[in-house]
Amino acid sequence: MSIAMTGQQEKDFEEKGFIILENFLTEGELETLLSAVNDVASRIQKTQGLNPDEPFAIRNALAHHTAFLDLVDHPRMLPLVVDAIGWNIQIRTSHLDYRPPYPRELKAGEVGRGDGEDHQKGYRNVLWHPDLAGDYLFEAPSLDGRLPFMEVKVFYVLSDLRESNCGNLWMLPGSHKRPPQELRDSDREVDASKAVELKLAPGAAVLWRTATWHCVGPNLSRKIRKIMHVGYHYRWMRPADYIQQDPELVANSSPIRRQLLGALSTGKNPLGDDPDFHPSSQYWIPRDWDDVPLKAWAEERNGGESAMNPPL
Ligand SMILES: O=C(O)CCC(=O)C(=O)O
Repeated sequence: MSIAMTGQQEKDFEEKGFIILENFLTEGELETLLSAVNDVASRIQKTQGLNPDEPFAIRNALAHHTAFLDLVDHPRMLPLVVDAIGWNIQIRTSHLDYRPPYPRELKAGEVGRGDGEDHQKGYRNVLWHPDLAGDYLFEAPSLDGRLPFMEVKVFYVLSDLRESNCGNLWMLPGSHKRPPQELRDSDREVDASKAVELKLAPGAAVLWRTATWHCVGPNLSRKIRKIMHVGYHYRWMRPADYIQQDPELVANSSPIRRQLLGALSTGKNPLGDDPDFHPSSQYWIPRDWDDVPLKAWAEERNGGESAMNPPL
């Protein structure tokens, strides 16, 4: 039983690989996030010696501002995330992309090709790809060449991406069901008539399977592209942006937030009660469900259902 997803959203998530939530953020939330982006941008420009018209991206963005941290367990998004991927999750990555308009003379590369003058100058022509595909990553243990379902991201649109070529995210609906090798075989050419350039207003959000093939178009507008992605994967995988979050940040967080920050909510030894003789990672098989408080949270909201068999 779903906590928050409608039947249509479940269908879209399964078939297309993403759900669009227009007007997701309230005006107040959007204002707070934009002011956080401006603060962080000033700091990054100063510390990294960047001009205001230079693009940058930061990972583990949640550690850079409380407004970003608050997205991790956003009260209206968390139920959708749990419906999409379940409760046994933590953050893999959180990233902010700040991409000013291209200088007038800069020539945009073709969408999704990962090359061109813009790419060379650091404006990143993000090529068509599913996340984490590769012969040493999720694809390696796949039996049929397709990616297992291991991750979702939430894309938060903070600047105006309603027009074409504002640094829009592109998606190829249904491509999460296809082997990434097909994309390599086509030399990253996708069927243009099936690809979708997401044209979204500030405040929209997209919950998406990161196995869906996606790319980012050029920013030929006069506005700075400001967006965030927050990625959630299973607790038994390793996060990409951090090994452990700052202990002080974890200690000052609620139990659910601690789980999402990749910690054990009880603060007990992650190798269990007898770490010297019977070490047993609590990220794999937890002995104390208080370490995974999102389980009880989800059960409370979905009528106590927990479609869970014991580990074999
Ligand atoms: O929207 C972006 O800037 C990057 C999207 C992307 O390629 C990703 O999240 O893997």
